[in-house]
Amino acid sequence: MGAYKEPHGGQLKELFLSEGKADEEKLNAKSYKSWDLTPRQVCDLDLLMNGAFSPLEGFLGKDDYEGVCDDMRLKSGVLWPLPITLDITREFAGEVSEGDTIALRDLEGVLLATLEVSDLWEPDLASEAERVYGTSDDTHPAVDFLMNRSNPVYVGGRVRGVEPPTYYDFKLLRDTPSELRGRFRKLGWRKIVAFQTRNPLHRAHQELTFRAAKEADANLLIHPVVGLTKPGDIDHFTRVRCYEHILEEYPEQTTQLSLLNLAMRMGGPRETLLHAIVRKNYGCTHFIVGRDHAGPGNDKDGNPFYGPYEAQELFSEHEDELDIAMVPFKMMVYVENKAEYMPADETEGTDKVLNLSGTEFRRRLREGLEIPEWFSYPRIVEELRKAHPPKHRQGFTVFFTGLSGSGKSTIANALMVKLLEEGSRPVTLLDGDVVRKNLSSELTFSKEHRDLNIQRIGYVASEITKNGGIAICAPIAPYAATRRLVRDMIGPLGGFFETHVATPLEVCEQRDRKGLYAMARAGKIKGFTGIDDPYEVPESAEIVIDTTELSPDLAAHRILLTLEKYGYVR
Ligand code: PPS
Repeated sequence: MGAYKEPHGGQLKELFLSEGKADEEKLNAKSYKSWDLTPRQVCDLDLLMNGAFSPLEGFLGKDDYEGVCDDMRLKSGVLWPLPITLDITREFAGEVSEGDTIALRDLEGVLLATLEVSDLWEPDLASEAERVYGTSDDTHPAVDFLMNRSNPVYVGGRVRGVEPPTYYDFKLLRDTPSELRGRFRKLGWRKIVAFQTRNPLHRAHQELTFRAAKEADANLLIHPVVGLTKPGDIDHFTRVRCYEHILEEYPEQTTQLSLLNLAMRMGGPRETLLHAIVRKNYGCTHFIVGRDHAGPGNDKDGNPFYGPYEAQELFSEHEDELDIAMVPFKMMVYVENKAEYMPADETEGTDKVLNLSGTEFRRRLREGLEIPEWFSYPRIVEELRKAHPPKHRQGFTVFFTGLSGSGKSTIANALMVKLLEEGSRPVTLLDGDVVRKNLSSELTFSKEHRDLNIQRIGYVASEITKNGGIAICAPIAPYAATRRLVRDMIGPLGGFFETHVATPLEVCEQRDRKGLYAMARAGKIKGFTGIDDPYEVPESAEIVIDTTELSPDLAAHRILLTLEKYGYVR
């Protein structure tokens, strides 16, 4: 057997300074202007510095950027599919000039690298969206980023790496390209097929990756993205625990798992080429490309942004230049009568093919329904169930709104007691008066301060909801826009029940338990809700209660019934 030859001896461009030089640069950086990197920029910088983005030596300058946008080429002629750019604010751009060096720092202010500014320019972001992603529709996550969230100025230049960003999770699974190449060398692996993913893997994935590796006579690298993926994806903590379980389903010594700190753009065909280049840099020889690889989903008219095989076609066109082979992904299906997975195109007409769509799988998870053994492995389902508990174990918020004296606090208290009696989760009551004493003691009743008050309540309730508890909020919350904000904050994390206590002003005023209405009428309190400050009536509250007809006990009971109807209480 000849000497071991690296599958990909291609030179890596690691951008780290030597230890001594890095120490020097840390001292120099004290006099540089500092840019605090966003999480996405930290991912890009990480892969630039560790060589995963070889042959790039920094964030793209203007000429390279234009070439990449137009023809997927750097000005040297090298194929590069997506712009790796550093976007900064106009304010910061005003403080630096071409020829300066700037310090790049993480969220905590740690110096990760410095950048020699070669270019500073205002890109046409709409044109970038069109040229790179072929659309201006901002339902495309990358276009949404460019049009709605990117800073307006790009700064390009060489990067001098000082230290890699620190991650506290799954440290042993995070590798640089040279570390992974070293591992392959140690294992004596000569051919490696990489599998890119941003989703949990089930049995079909195990079958297809194992088959792909067998067909290429190669070993397998499961290489999931843990940087940024598509909004709404399952969190990477859950996914990595799932990957660790699935690893045990492969024959020993055949498969490795490593995590990739890539910030995905969901850029379809062009991103597929980037994925391939990165895997080549990590020492892989083959790369699995599926249907709609790195697909951004559907556009605003419900049509896919890219054709299902566009990514494979673009890869084929550039396969030689990419210097990594494509393994087209085969659609695997479960054939019940044969009790095995097979490629869909190898099944016979008489076969009974079972199928569970992603949507149906998520529905079953959500509702705590059975998931068949043929679809996934029990331990993976268990992990996913932990992350997606059925509704009766998810957190939720009941958000009361209504005039002063409408009965919010009394009903909220009754509801709290009933929920404590039910006992499924911890309950927190954020009553208007109590919040004003504790969280918001410095605030007045100006519009601005009321909004701030409600946002604080919303934030606390969102944390409680996220962590599986019950938050009952009972402020006046007179403004629709602020209530909307709270709904948007909490909705994605659990249940949200806006409950309008619609007791009419006359009744509230008649009760006037605190004597505040009398004072407001006498002009002794200014800006009192319902008297000389507006109450915007909710138009789409989940629950509406009028306490002129309903006792607090019955009102709380009605809310409980609604919670039961939606599955949050059993
Ligand atoms: S807001 O608008 O949601 O921030 O109001 P909130 O914090 O819920 O109000 C709490 C209690 O403050 C008393 N109060 C007033 N309410 C309305 N307008 C003015 N100007 C005002 N000044 C004091 C009022 O009693 C509110 O309590 P509830 O429980 O609603 O009666």
